Amino acid sequence: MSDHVTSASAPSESTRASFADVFDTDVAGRWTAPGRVNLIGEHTDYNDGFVLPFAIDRSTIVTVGRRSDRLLRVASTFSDVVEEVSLDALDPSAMQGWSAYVFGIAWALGQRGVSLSGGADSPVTGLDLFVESDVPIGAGLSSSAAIECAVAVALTDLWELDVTRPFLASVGQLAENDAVGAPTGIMDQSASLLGRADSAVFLDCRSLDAEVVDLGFTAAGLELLVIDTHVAHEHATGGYAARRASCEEGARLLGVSSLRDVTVSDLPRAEEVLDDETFRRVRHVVTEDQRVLDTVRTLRLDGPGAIGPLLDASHLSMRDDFEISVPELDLAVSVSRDAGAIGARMTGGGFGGSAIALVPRDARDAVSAAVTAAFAAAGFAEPTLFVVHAADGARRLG
Ligand code: GAF
Repeated sequence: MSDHVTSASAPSESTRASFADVFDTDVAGRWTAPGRVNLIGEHTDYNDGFVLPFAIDRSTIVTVGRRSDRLLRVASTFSDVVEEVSLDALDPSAMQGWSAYVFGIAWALGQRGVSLSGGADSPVTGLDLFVESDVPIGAGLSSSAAIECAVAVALTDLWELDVTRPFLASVGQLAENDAVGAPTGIMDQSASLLGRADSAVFLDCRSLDAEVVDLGFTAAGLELLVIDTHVAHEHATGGYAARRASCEEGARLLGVSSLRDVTVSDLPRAEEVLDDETFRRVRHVVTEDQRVLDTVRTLRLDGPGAIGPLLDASHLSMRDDFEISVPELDLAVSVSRDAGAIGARMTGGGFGGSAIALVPRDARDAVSAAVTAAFAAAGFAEPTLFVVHAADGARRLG
């Protein structure tokens, strides 16, 4: 592996020791949930459309101890502060910082009908939670969904909840929307909860029907390279919400409940009805939905070596129509392609974060070196490049 590529290291094995450093309860178990890469289908989830993400071999681990009172207490490797809240005083408007991802899940379970009232023989007790993660924060790889989903499966097991994974995804989305304050869709939590090794999750965000789609990268001699630009993105503010509002306005003007109901053949009429900017936002979503369907079909019929043009087209659509790319992402994509990637695009919500490049294994080092050199020449911060593999979704470790 070249100097430019770091390996996707396993989460630290020191979790128990770290938990014991902070808490004096006994460890009841450890749960893990992965981050995700979205292969294709960007800003389609909140338009009731299609997405094709996969869970990656970068994950959060939460170690949990059961308390005898009603407190949730959280600590982590990325903060010195131990935060706490009572299960009887969960208030999303008072949740701040990274602990909102944890407390928000408990609150959202209650909002979705789970009784948190506890009582003499109830398994719903207070908990001590210690969180660690090797999903890079702010890289567009859903470090937040990884925390939410690890906590969600831990609470499900410890509180003996009879709930499904799609239900937990909706709980995670509610926590992200109302406790964290980011108006995101349901893709990231679905990928983290439903992921399967070597496979992508083909999700219909209207019906929430999900299918596992074999990626076949290894057999085809391909690797998925992540290029973290280190341009920070923040979905709780700014451009993400503005794009979502444009989509909703486009749907309203076109007389449909969501852009899922607009097809590529409807676009000429849409262009007559909408102003130029709203039309381009709509065109991105409508063509991106079609690209997801085309990618699934291509993976199944022709294998991953044939999806490159769809990845490239997705990036151009995000750059030119949805306008959520940044120069660092555009450079990562164009240099990757020139150096041998068969397709490349930015991934995630945009305005920073990471690009992905699908590369023949023997071209990986050349692509990595070319991207690193191009960033230096452009005066950009040095990117971090690493290969990811499609991994299993959230689960109990022990
Ligand atoms: C972020 C959001 F969290 C997702 O719901 C999705 O909208 C994505 O941006 C863009 O496709 O990851």
